[in-house]
Amino acid sequence: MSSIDFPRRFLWGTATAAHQVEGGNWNNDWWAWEHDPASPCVEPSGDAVDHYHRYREDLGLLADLGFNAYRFSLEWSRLEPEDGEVSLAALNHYRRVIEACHEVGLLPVVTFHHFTTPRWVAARGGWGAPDTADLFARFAQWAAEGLSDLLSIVCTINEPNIVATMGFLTGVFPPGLQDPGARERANGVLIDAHHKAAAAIRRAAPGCRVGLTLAMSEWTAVDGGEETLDELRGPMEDVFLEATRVDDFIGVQTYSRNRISPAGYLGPEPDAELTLMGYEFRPQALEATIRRAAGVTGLAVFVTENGVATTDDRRRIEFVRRALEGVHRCIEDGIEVLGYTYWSALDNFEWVLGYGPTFGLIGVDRGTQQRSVKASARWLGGVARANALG
Ligand code: GCO
Repeated sequence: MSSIDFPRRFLWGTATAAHQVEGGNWNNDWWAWEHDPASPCVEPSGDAVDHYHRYREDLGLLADLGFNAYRFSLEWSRLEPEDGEVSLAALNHYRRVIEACHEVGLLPVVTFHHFTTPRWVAARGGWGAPDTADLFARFAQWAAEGLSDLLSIVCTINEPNIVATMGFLTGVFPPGLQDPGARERANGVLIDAHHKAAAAIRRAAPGCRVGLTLAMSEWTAVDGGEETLDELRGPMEDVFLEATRVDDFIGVQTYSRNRISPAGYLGPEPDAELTLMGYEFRPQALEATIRRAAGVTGLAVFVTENGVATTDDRRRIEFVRRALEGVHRCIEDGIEVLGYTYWSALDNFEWVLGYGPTFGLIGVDRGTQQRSVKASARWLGGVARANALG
């Protein structure tokens, strides 16, 4: 079979998020949530995988494997631990991380908010309070000014749709509300925050490309579920896609599909292969979401997350191979795709589910923090180095 070649300068990356990998992120709403007996969290994040101290080792592994990009997030609660009180020590830490990326040839893709919000912001209403958009934009401007010479691609907010839906509608994420009106309002605050932060970042760091990242699924109507599908997808995806038209790219983050009947979410097909997240093993979902994101927004697409939680590394390779075949079909049809980012570089803290679901290309023994490179890491790193799927 001939190899499938990807465009020149295609980005091949892996992703992490501060709270899931750094360790000791105690000053945010998630640390409080993890220790709240009323929350569904199965365990606290604790030391995570100590990436805060081990990032050079991890970046070196990723560069040696063949990747050319690395997506990670800034922890707002480290950088602004109290209202208006900023930490230059924390800013210099993230400068060192970005400089380390450049030193080993990894293009840094910097996310400014990845699910976690400082306790002092959460205490004033968090994403349920309209002025949080201004607080976030103020933080984004300060951080972007401090990092401006090192930034090239910035994701303002990771999955604002998940922050709003899980925090204000399903109640699984902090603040644990189950109120459709609150979810709609949070959607609006997050969109306002994205627009204000993106403008601030562009002013502070002219020339860098800015967008948000959106959790997107393939959607399948079953037994006349079309109308219900549109009702559910609207506030989950469409409002955000509509809001991103002024951006430089749309970050697409896809794991599986939603099956929708007239009564709502159906869950996976009865005999479907499931991942450790309980999702249908559905690598072809990524092609569907790339096509939809590009079609609705007209923007370049950056796959900022795609991956699979499994203990069978062979299934991980099969999943990514099939996902990449779909990415390539989109490119062949003229859709601009900036790159592919695998979630995640490292097995890490999977939010409410703790450390059980393993997505990583690199395993971690959290007793010793010893890293172990999986076969899938070597395989995908080889694809990245060749810029082709053999
Ligand atoms: C998300 C987050 C990641 C998750 C990943 C696997 O998209 O939910 O960006 O933090 O860990 O998606 O669920």
